[in-house]
Amino acid sequence: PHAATSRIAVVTGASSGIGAATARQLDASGFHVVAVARRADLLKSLVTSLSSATAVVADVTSDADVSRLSEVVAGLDGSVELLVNNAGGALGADPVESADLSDWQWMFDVNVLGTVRVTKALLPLLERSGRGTIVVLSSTAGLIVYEGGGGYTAAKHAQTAVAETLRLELNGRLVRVVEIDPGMVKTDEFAVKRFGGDAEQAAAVYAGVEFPLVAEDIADCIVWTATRPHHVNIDRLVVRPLAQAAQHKVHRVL
Ligand code: 8X3
Repeated sequence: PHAATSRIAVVTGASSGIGAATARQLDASGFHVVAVARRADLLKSLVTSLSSATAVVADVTSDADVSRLSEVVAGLDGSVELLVNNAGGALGADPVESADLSDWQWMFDVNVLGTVRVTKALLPLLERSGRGTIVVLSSTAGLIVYEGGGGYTAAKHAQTAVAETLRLELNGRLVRVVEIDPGMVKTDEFAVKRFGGDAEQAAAVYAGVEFPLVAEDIADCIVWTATRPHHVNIDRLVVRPLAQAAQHKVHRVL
């Protein structure tokens, strides 16, 4: 699984959920996938299941890890055409008045600064390919706020602002910026992690929803945006399940 092919795609947060599904679909589409995550065991089993992939164990909140990532990517044989900034997540659902600042700090570090750090590190390689694409996995939480979502919505709004700023600044250069804003996606870990491992609270998020989106649905969107002709820039895709007409308008069969 380590033979490099010519088109290289880097996916952060690749050990699970949308990241893992995206790595699989990019692999199937012929990319050499550089799968990035903190958890070595999950990353290793993903990469061995792919036809052409490289695992890099790295934390997007670490300068040292990300500079090592860019060295590994620069050393691969091929052109670096795609970066999927997928690493991210939510912690907690407390109102602002009782915000846990360490949760907020983590959400800003991974969603916002993680995206900036990895983007900065790989931008020269993406530009050198002559047809770079940077995908930013934000959220509908980056477009609208909701009670109890303060830390997450603030971080996702900031991440969205970074994506839009970057698109302005890269105008005239051969790197496009795509923002993906999913609504309710049921993955193995998102809600469980948000609620500190409380499976019951996590399950309540999706209770009675026929049917939430799954990781493969979003991976499909990412691969679609990244495989349009390079002059086609999908600025933003807002993707919700049929049962979710808006953030608070969720049809549940209970
Ligand atoms: C996840 C969407 O509705 O939980 O990014 O904020 S939501």
